[in-house]
Amino acid sequence: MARDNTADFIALETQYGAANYRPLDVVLTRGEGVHVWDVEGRRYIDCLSAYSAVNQGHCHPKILAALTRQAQQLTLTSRAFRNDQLGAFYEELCALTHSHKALPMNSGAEAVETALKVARKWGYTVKGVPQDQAEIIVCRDNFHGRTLTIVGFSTDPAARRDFGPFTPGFRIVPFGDIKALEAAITPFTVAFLVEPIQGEAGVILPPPGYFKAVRALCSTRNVILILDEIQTGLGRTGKLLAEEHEAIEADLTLIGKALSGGFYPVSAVLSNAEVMDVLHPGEHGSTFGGNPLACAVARAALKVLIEEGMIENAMRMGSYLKTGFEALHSPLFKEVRGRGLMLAVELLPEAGGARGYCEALQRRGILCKETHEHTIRIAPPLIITKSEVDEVLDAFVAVFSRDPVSA
Ligand code: IF1
Repeated sequence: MARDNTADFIALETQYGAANYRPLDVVLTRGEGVHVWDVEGRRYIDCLSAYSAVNQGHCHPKILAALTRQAQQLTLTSRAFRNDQLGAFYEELCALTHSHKALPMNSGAEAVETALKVARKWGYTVKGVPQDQAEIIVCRDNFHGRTLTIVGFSTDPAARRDFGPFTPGFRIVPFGDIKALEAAITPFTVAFLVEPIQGEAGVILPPPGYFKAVRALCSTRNVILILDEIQTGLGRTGKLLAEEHEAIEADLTLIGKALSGGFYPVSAVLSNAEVMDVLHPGEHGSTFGGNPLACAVARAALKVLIEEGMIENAMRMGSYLKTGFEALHSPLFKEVRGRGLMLAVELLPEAGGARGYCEALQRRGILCKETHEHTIRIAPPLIITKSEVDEVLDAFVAVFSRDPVSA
């Protein structure tokens, strides 16, 4: 079979692949900076950034150099032995994020699972919660990954239906509601796990002051605050960590995705208090976690994020893009929201769903993805320039000023 056009690639995926995704019908073969190219040679501005994993832009040359250099040197030792990249990775990561300790894993979901284990162990050994009684509070419409425990406390029917039975010990409260959180805390509560901005829910920001109140409440009630910054972290919202917008510090912070600039799955749990010290040898681990290739890639990914001013650019270009969307005054827009370059445009129900508009934007060289029925998420790499933002806005003007089918 010829494998050089879009339809052939899609046919192959459809024949052999599990059907757990519904991607746009675009087959990408190359990426550089904010751009990606499909197998037909068409160029696009990537406004998804692999769900914020390629904040540094596609195939960043300095991260690539670190990857190839380390790949020729040493890739994996397991944690049975030490490697000469891990210590420096810890040191640089902790200095940057003002953390005392870090624990490296691979996927975001693994970082979440790690934090839940650490929080429970802290609850039993430090807080004095009776064995197997620990409770962890999470938010309605959360997204923290796909493992059984995590989908067990999801409120999205598609994420959890037919996957039970689930891990007990979780309570759900509405996001942004401090009274509900206060009411849910019991003497057995060990942690509150929350996203600074809910991503999958549609880029939902809590009311101003919420996180300040959350921080204070967790401190007075001796509850560990776990911030899932896997999507919001590493510059996406215009700060290194989104917690900085609220001037708070979590007890456990989870990062992933852009920690490798999209080259490799690297995640980490960062610890501010001495919560991490509850873990002892044999109690947690991962074959690939903390491997030298991952550490070398992550060190380079963090370095370019800072040195190339990507975080400040995310702040600047984010407000420019958001202002641009607002200035469209499209009668189809219900709301434009977000922070930094984590943006969303929610369409009115009468617009007829976001999917068709994403397809129309695709035809104009802009790749976005809908979330739920009516929301378009916009999250380009943090290196996007003003003229590239203008290209994105031009495409939105064209698409939202006419019928999506003909746009
Ligand atoms: C998919 C969304 C983004 C996350 C937060 C943990 C994880 C994620 C806050 C798990 C992962 C992903 C996974 C991706 C879709 C995606 C996503 F649409 F679901 F909301 F990014 F916007 N915490 N988010 O956002 O990290 O284990 O995947 O490394 O296809 O499921 P992971």
